[in-house]
Amino acid sequence: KIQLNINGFPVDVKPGTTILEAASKVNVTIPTLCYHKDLCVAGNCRVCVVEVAGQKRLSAACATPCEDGMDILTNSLKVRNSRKHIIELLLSEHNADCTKCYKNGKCELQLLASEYKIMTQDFIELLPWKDYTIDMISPSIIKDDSKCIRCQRCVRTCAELQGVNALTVAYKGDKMKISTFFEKPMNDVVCTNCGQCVNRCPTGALVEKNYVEEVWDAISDPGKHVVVQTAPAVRVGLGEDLGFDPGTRVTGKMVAALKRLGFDSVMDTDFSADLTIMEEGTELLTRLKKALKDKDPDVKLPMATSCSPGWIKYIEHMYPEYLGNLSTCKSPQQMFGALVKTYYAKARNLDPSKIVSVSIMPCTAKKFEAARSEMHDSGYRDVDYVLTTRELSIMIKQAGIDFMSLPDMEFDRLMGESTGAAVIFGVTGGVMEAALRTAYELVTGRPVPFENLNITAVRGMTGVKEASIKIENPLKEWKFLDGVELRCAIAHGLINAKTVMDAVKAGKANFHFLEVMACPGGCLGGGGQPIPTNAEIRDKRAKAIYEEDAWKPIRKSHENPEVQKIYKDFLGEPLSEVSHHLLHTKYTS
Ligand code: HC1
Repeated sequence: KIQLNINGFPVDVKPGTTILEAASKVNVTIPTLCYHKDLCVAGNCRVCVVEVAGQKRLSAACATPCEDGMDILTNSLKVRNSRKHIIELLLSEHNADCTKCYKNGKCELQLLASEYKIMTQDFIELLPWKDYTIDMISPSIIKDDSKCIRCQRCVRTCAELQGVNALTVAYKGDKMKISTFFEKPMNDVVCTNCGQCVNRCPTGALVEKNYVEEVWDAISDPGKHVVVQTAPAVRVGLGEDLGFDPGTRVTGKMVAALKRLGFDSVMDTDFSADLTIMEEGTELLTRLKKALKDKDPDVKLPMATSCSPGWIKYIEHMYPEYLGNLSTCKSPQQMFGALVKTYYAKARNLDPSKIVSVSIMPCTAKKFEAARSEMHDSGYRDVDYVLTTRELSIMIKQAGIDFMSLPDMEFDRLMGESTGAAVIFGVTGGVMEAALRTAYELVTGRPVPFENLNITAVRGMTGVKEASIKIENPLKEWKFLDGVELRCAIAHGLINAKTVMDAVKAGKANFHFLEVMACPGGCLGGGGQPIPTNAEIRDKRAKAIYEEDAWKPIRKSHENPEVQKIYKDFLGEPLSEVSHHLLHTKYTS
C-alpha cells in the first residue's frame, strides 16, 4: 500500500496507481485531453500536470505512478498557469470556429478553455499558416485536421482496440499531423468506418457525417412516408445523452420520442434481427449438412456472422480469401430496409418511391453499409439515412422534447415485434446466443429448457470466447449431427478478430461458427454511441441488454409472431427465392 497526500488530503493506493487515478479516489478532477480510460497512457498533451513537492518540474498525472509520501498539489498557481498556457498553445493552432463546429458544446478543448476562462491569445496564431485538409469523402466519418490537437487518441484507438492502423502520426515538430496512408482520404485506406476514433476524439477533428437535416427535411415533406428502425444497442445508450445514467433502458421513451419527432412509422431493427436468426441459422445448418453429410469439400467453414459492417470491411481488406466464409445474410439493418420498400409498402398500400427509410444505429459503419452498391435490392436504396444514437439525441433536443418525462410507447406493428434473442444482438456473444437458442430447437425438435436460455459461455467481455455444444438426439433430418460438438468462437473489437482469423488461417482453429462484432463489447460499444464510452460504461449497457432480454415475454427468434407472419405471407421459408433476393448478398471486394 502507498500513502500520499493530494491537496493536503491523505489517500492510500495500490502500487502502480497513477496520480490521476489517486486523485479521483478523493474526488479531485484533474483535466485530461490525451488520456482515455480505454487506451494506453501517452502523456503527450500535458494538460494534467500537477506539482509534486520537492520536484522542480511539473508531472503529468496520467503518466506518473504514485510513490509513498508524495505531496501533490493539483491546483497550485504554478499548475494553473502552466495548464492555461498549454490550453492557449493548443488553441493557437486550433480552428476555434466553435459556433460552427459539430462538436460545439461537446468539445473537451472548448470545455477546458471555458473552465480556465481563456479570454486572450498570448501566443502567435499558427493555424493560418498551417497546411490542413478536411476529408469529407467517407459516408461515415469527417476528418478535419484544423480541429486536431494531436493528442493521438484516434491513433491509439485504431491500433490498440482495432489493430487496423488506418490512422498514424506523420511528420515531426510543428508539421506533425494525424494522417492516413499517403495522406489518402479515409474512404480510400483500410479504415473500417467503425468510428471508434470518432468516439474518442476530444475535439471536432473526427466526427460522424451527420444526416440530421436530411431527415428533418424528409419528415417535413408531406409527400414522404418516413419509416424509422432502431438498432438493439441504441435503447441502452440513448438515455446517457438525455439525462439518464449509463445502463438505463429507455426503449419505450425512445419510441415515444421518435413518434413526437414526426416519423410516420416507428419500427424495430430487432424484428429483422429475429429474421436474421431464421436465415442465418438455416444457412449454418445447410453448410453443416453439406460439409458433414455430403462431404462437399467446397463448403466454407467456419461460417462467420455478417451483421457488423466494420467487420465486413475488415475482412474485405485484411482476409479477402475468407469472404466466402461470411454468411450471405445481409445485416438486420439492411434486411429491414429491403423489406420496408417491398413487404411493408405492399401491406400498407404505399408507393415505395415515396418511402424514406431511416435507421438509428450505434454505429458509424452502418452509414457506409447503407451506401454500398449491394444494398438496392428493393429497387431503391434500401436504407436512405443512418443516424447514430448521438444524432438522434440531437434531434430530440432540437425538438424540445423532455425525454426524461416521456411516457413509454410501443413500436408500430408489422415489423415492430421482437424477442429477447434479438435485443442481445447488441452485445458481444448475442448473435451466437440467439442463433443457438433457435438452432437447438430446429435440430432437436425440443424446446430449450427455460433455465438454459441464458447461454453463459458466450457472455462476458473477454476478447475471444470459445464455446462448444454437443448435439444429442437430433431429429431424423439432422441425424448426421448426432454427437457432433458444434464449435463456436466469438470476437469483439477487430484486434480480437485478427487473433481468431490468424488462428483460422494457420489451421489452428476448426470452428463451425464465428461471431465477430467490430466494436469492443459489440454494438453497445459502437462508434456512434454516446461519449464517453469505456469499459465501465460498456458493462452497464451490457447488463441493461440482458435485462431487456430477460424481461421480454418471447425470447426465441422463431417464436416471433411477426417473423412467422412474414414467412407465411411474403417470404415463404428461410433461404427461399424471395429471401435470397431481398435478404442475402455477396461481398466481393
Ligand atoms: Fe448492431 Fe445489428 S446488432 S450490427 O451491433 O446485427 O449497429 O445494435 O443494429 O444491423 O440488429 C449495430 C446494434 C445492429 C444490425 C442488429
